[in-house]
Amino acid sequence: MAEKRENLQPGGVPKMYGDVPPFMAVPYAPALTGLKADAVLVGMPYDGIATYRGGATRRAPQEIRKFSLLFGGYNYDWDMNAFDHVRMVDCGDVDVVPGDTPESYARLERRFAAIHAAGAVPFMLGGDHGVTYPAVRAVAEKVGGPLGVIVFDTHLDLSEALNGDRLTRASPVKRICEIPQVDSRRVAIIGAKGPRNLPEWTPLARELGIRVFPIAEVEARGMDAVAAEALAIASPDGRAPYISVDIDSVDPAYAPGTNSPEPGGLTSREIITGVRVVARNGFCGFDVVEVSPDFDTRSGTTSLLAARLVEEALCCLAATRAGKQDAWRFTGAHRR
Ligand SMILES: [Mn+2]
Repeated sequence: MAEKRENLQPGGVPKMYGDVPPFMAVPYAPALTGLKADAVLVGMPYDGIATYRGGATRRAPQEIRKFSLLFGGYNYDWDMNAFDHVRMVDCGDVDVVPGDTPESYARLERRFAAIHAAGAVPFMLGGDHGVTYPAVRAVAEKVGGPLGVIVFDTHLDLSEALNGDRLTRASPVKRICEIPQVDSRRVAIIGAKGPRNLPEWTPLARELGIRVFPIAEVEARGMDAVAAEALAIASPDGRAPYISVDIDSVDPAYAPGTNSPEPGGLTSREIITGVRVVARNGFCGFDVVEVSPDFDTRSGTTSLLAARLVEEALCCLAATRAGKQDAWRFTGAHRR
């Protein structure tokens, strides 16, 4: 890597949670100045307060990058090399200040502004789900309203505050609905379930006009139909939505490495389909959050899935430019 790396500790040792290797070995471009890119990957290694067990999501960007090295640009399902159509760079991690959420979020927003200045779509690796709020805020500032947001999540994340803190992983959807450019009737949550939701969240979601697709609806109608409706709700006029994947929407059998695992969740195939459908027309930002490598399997099951979801979103972006939208679908014809 030719560029001088930022975020160095004394002695030239990189942080434990940062920066190398780049996602899918794309070029590492920390400065972003004068850069032209279609997609920029950024890590946001920030944990707020733990709400069940030590989150350790700060190591997620590093681990997801590591497992992304299993993938090449060519994806058989699409019969396409995404990098033939989309130039992606990895700008490393935001230089977060552990314990200082407002400052860390402000640094994220500045990095997003630089990504937008490069004319690129941001792809973010969290971090806990709190980091989606500053990400959406930065994007909203750039693209304007009305902005729609699609979230895959077990939890509605609608707390006003947690122990007085308004910026934790329990509040991102509430904060996002307060962003002036966001229309809460264009917010959809897919895969909500279970006894770790708070009772006050249910009526609040209704009051805000959020369309929640509970897991039973996903099971009854299928992810394909549900994700298509979520996209229609978030983007009735074709305006690109923001997409956030909380990995705890996926069943612990497929994604054990997360702060608040919940049985009865999505399969890997369902979340891949969900991402492909909601991202099919493009998007103004994409993130995967709540991966906790310290609770993952030794095979990196959860980080690997997170990397795959980013790769699939990248394929969606590439497909809109390559004339290959929905090329992953089985059409009944044998591929030759
Ligand atoms: Mn969440």
